Amino acid sequence: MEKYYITTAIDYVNAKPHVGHAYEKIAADVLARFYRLLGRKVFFVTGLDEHGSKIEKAAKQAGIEPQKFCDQMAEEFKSAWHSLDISYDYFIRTTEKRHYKASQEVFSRLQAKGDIYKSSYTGLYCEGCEDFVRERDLDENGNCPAHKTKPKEVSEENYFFKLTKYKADIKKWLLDNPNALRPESRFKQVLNQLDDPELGDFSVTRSRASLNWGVPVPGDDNQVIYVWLDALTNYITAVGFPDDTKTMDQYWPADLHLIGKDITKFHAIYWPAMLISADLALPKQVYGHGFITVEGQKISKSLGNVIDPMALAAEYSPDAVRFALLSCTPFDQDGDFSKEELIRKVNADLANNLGNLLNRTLTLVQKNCNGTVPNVSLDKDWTDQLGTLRANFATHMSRLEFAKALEVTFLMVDSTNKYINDKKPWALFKEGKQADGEAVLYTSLEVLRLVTVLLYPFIPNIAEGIWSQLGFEKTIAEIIKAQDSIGSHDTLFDTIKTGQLTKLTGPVFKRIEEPVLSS
Ligand code: ME8
Ligand code: MG
Repeated sequence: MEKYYITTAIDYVNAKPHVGHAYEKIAADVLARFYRLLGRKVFFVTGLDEHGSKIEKAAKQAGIEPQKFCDQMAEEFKSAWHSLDISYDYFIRTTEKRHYKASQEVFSRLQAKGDIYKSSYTGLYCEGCEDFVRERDLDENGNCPAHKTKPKEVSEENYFFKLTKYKADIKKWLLDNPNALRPESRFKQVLNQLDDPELGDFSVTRSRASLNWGVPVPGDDNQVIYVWLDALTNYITAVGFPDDTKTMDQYWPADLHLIGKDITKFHAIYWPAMLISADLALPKQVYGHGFITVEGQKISKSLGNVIDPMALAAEYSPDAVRFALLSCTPFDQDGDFSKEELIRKVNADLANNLGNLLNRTLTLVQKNCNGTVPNVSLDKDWTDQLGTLRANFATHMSRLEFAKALEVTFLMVDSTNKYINDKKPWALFKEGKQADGEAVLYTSLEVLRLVTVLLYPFIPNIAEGIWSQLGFEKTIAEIIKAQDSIGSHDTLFDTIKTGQLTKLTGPVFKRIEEPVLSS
């Protein structure tokens, strides 16, 4: 069975998750579920980045030990992801013992290669970025443009990694494998960064005097490993590095590192350079997605517009949140999220378009076919249309074009509703044209069957509801699980069976009532 190893960025634990974090985890979950549908052996990892200065500081402000602080926050993140049905296979935390070992092993390998040297350094450090920033990149107030905070001047002796030694290799890797970094805009940006002579060696440690909360540098008690070296290593810790070589061989290299655009440099330059130095294979793809804004504003604590994803899921259901977030904007671009738009979108597509097709089809099947799937074979035109839908959907998914994958699916739902309007099966039955009426209903059932499977990654609960009303005895999740042992992909994509007893049990998704706006 072909594997699919997918990772997300590991979130900093200094603050609770917001919809921007949820957006990325949902996207990764959609891909994980999609590749499970296709029969691949998926390993989906998400988790937390628990070291570094801002976490040390947040713990101090909360008046608790960093470890205890991280333990509490880890529960917050896990509950948020559970409330959104994020089906991760492993939740990694960088404070795990084995992760200390993995980070130290990476450091030692770079050292053994001769790629680490000690040097003193003076620079401006932004805690938000956990990175050094250049004076000329600051805004007019001298603040980091991303975090709106003043970077600290830092002067210390650190260990450095010889990034410059690998810049040409990284460039060649990207040019030879344009798919290794997507979307296109991020690819171009990174090639420009690689051509910038100022992109030089970077510090891979911090002195204990400035940061205590981190992984100790092997053989030097006065230094801790830089949080980005530590954090990036999570991707191999999760698959057993360095001790469990069997798991490592099975899953590494990762098929996809899904991350936000702001941390592309770390994933497409620093991480591959470290991997080459450590004699490890490079990831197949890094994808830097766009950012979610809330009602036109950047999400930030100070603006007070941080939407708690768990509260959102409780209010509107996990499927509504998942669906609204992934359809609100092309994944490679920034896009805006609002509750009004969520309500509009899920009412239009899920309650009206899809809900209507299911309801009218099953009502007619109940009335005219004793509730069972009629004995008809799909005509060539519809067979082709469904084949095209499945192929287009897969292409969009392979390019992480979630909004487009949803769009082509809902166009099919829409055109099937129109087809029913045109054919008027209720009239056909009335006129005694039983076979013609059955052909229309069978077509609609087949559309519903395929559309439900395709939508399952996005809206798993609604999809299971439709699936059961279509009369399937095993749930989609159960069928995927059974596939695991037989290694077959196709059960879910078989046509719906004649004689299968459908069960109309009411709407799978209720319209959300629009809030009355008080002015
Ligand atoms: O960067 N919209 O953690 P983080 C979309 N620990 N995505 C967003 C977003 C928004 N408004 N805000 C943040 C870190 N993200 C590091 C990662 S990986 C080895 C270490 C995304 O908590 C962001 O781009 O600041 C990143 O991919 C993820 O959320 C975690 O951000
Ligand atoms: Mg960030």
